[in-house]
Amino acid sequence: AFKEPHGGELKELYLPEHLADEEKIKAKDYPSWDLTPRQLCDLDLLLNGAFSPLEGFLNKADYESVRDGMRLVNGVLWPMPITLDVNEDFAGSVAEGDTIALRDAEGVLIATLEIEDIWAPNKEEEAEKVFGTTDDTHPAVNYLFHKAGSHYIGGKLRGVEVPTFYDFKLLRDTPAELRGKFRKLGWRKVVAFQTRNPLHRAHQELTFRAARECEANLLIQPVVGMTKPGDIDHFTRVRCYEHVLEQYPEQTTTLSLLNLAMRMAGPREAIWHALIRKNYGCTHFIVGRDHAGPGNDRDGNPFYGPYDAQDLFKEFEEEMDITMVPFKLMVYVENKAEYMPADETGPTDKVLNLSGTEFRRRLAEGLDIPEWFSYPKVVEELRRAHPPKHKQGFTIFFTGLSGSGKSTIANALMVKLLEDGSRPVTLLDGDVVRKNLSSELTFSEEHRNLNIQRIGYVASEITKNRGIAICAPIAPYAKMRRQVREAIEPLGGFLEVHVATPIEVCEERDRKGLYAKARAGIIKGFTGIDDPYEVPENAEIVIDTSELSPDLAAHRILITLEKHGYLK
Ligand code: PPS
Repeated sequence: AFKEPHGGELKELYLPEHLADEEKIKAKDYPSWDLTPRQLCDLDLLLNGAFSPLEGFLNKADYESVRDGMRLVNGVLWPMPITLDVNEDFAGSVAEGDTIALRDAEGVLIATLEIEDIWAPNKEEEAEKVFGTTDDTHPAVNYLFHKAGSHYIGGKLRGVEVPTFYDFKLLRDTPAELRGKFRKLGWRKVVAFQTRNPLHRAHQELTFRAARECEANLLIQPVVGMTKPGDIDHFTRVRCYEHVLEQYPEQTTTLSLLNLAMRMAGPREAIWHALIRKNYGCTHFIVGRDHAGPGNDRDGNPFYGPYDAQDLFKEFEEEMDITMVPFKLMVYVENKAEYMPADETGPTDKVLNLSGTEFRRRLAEGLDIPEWFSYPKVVEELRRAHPPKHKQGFTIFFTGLSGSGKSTIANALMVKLLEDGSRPVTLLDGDVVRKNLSSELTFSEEHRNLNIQRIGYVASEITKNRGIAICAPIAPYAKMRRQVREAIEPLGGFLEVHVATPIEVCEERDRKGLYAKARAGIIKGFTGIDDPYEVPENAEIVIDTSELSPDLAAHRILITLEKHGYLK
């Protein structure tokens, strides 16, 4: 027999077409809630039955029961509170018994929800009981405390329209579709592998062995909804998975993407993942070391023990009716030229190892990655998505007083970088920006900050797309400079150059005659005269143009860029 869904019945919550059309018309008068990306993931899987037996976002009684004891009020096992969080204003504008319209970011009506309960949850209690911590370095606790609205709305859903995803459409399946596929292929036993990382050879060996040992077929089901912040983007990962799929014997293995918003909740999450796979028709589920682990807490200790997930799974395995396949640590044995479970190697075997950290370092620095570790096509995809520093974009952010020499050095630097020719260069000089991006702005603190925010935004886009942005505003406020740095550093390089020419020198040069006007009171709020300049404390480079020519200054910056690896 094919696997029964959790709770006995696949709960697809979409209305039949004629009723959906009617609901769309009625919904014009319903209060409307714009779904967050995480809510849209949850809603997608609620509506397509992946979260069976749930019929909507949890009401208050089910929420408390799940939170406290991992069960719905009717006794069915369910480890994760699936809740619709809203802000106080919206919660106050609707009442129990109302129906609300749930819309995606484009305003498309996805579903309606009949409100059973509106309540303000105790977030500390939820964090403690569900995630075992109130430390907000845990991604789900962070979301709960800092992103989620103050109120929850619970109630049953009526699905109107399947959310649209434009990428990898052929690889997205509903539980019914995947069940249909298994039935068609005659796959009675299916072992599912959950992942949020690229697959390397060890994973391929492990999943292949797991399937062979269970005499089952294999479903690789990676998460493409929301994973741990900092993970490799799903576009890159899916291209990698497609390459790895070629390595499995034909007809044994399939790939399907899961639009899940992970919570990184370790043990509870493992149970949740397995129940979802059961709904997709799988009979076995691979659980590794530290499954869905969020890493370390504030004090550097792991949030969950490495085998907590497997232990909790064992406790509920019979009731869940899906078999756990514990993940074996696979190692490469050089003398045998093959992967083996670590516990099956002999004392004379030469075991090779490349840690995740070492792999990422080699990727970042463009160093060799051996073929025993990963497939060349996978490495190529990852290299394309994460080029070494000399191919990443970067921003050079000059800051300093008017007349300090920012523009002159910035120009010299631009020309030298154009001569080098490795990447396109954009110069966002103070005057140019004031003319083209910020023409309506004054020199008030608020407007100066807005000006820097705009420059930072443009520079971050250029950096992300692997070009070079040279910015040369005064940027007198440290807070704003820090914001720009924080926005750009995750996307590429960032070097702050403080052009620290003393004000006396700037004033004496007075190229534009502005200092004289400021002294005479014709210009008010002039930086350094009657307006503040907060001296940078952690600029990578400090240049005083009363001692260094623009040519040499630009040269110093180039050398620093080389030292940091951004230029060859
Ligand atoms: S800021 O503070 O970063 O937004 O300034 P920025 O966009 O770089 O613009 C600085 C140029 O504007 C001219 N200017 C003034 N500077 C400072 N204070 C006042 N009140 C002011 N009024 C006009 C001045 O020419 C600056 O150009 P640079 O190239 O820095 O000399």
